[in-house]
Amino acid sequence: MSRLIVVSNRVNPPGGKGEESVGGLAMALAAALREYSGIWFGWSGRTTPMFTGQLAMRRVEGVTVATVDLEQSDYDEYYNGYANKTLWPLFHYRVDLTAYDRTFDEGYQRVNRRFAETLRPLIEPDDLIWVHDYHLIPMARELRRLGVKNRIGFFLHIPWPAHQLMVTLPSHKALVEALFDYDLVGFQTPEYVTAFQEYVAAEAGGEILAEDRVKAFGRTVQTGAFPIGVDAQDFAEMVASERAAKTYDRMAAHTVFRKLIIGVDRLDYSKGLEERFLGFERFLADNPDLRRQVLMVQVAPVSRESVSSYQEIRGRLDALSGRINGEHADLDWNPLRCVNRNYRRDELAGLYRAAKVGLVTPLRDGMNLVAKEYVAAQDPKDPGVLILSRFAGSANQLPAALIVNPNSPEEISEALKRALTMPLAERIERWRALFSNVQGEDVGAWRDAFVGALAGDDRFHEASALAS
Ligand code: GDG
Repeated sequence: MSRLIVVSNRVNPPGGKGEESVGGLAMALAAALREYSGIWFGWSGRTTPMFTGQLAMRRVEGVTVATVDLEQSDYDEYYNGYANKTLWPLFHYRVDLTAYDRTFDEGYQRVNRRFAETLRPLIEPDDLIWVHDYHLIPMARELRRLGVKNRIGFFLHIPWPAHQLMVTLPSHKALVEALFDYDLVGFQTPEYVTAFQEYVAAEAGGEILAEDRVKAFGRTVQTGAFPIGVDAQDFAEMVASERAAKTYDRMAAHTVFRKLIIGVDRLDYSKGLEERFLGFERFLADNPDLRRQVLMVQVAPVSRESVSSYQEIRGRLDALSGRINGEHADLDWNPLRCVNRNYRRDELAGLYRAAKVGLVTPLRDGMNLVAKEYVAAQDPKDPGVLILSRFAGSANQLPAALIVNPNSPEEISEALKRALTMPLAERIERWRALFSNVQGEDVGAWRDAFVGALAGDDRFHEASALAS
């Protein structure tokens, strides 16, 4: 049976940094790694004065974890630079925030080479290698240079941008060519698969063959959509936990004559927080009768604080929430609360459950797991309503949500009114349709579909049969 090697920028196995900080993705990958006696390889999160390539190996809850430290210039140019100042904004349609800096590109290539060289001695001939996300696009090319012949798959967690955006990147062709060193390239939605294929056809004279195989640069790669899900079962169990119940009670006591609207997002410009606040402000102005019946809570833990565009959002959001509260608050009520703190996952589960509306309005999002977590946490007999941006990958799977354009305060305001006044029967009907998807296409199904496709289905079925 093949082993599985998972490669991602950060390595975060359950039990590693406190159970509560770990999401469904980490749990699902860890479960696969246990089943396949695999290794999880990535950056340690630490920097050293000089890169040494020294591997640190440890076992965490039955998973072998292998990490390597990076140099400060690696961190600046690869992680903060090319990954988070170039690819992240560009792939989220923010050309205005995209840094086109050659040293970032060089740092990105260097770190991918360093990762490949460090990982190389751990690879055995039959291993399946699964590389994650935009930090590591050139990984397969670097591994191939070192003679690795194994099957290597790549999964992109963020959107694949439209052709005209992609070509603004000076080295776009080299970046895309590097994807042809993989055997399988997976995207979140069929829309991103199509965008990738369109780029390859237009810019590299590529050919789209049967079953989404794509030929270009003298090679052929399998592409496909693998929408990621959450661990719905785990979420349902978490809702029943003591901490979730405490958080639920706390929020319920706080909103006795009010309905709670909840938003949960890393503080990131792609999540559309300012536009969401503007939509809520419009709702308050348009609905004087409903106004005092709501409380909006936005949980927005800070992320990527060393990147200036991330520091700036916080200031803008503070100003906006100050303005909204200043305009609409009363002696005993503030309509909007924004907390820049990280909560435990079981606390989030209680918070989702207490909220009558889940407001998920990113401007662009590969998938968006918060939408699915909100659905998974609802009471089937009295579920809340999900309002979801059409630009989240999850909108493709969750059409029973109230779908909005996040750039329109009017659409957000109308959807809020509709959600807050929706009859129980309609809420139940919509929630059932949503939950059926969240439960059916969960994170385990995503992982199995990807690993199955990477292994070539027959080998995968054999491996699963052996494991069971
Ligand atoms: C990328 C893609 C894609 C948030 N606040 C807290 C907290 N969270 C958790 C949520 C959720 C996760 O973080 C965020 O997941 P998203 O999917 O919303 O977004 P990204 O972080 O941007 O992830 C995205 C994803 O990869 C997977 O492929 O869906 O499109 O951008 O699980 O619950 N967790 C805790 N405390 C918080 O305060 N514990």
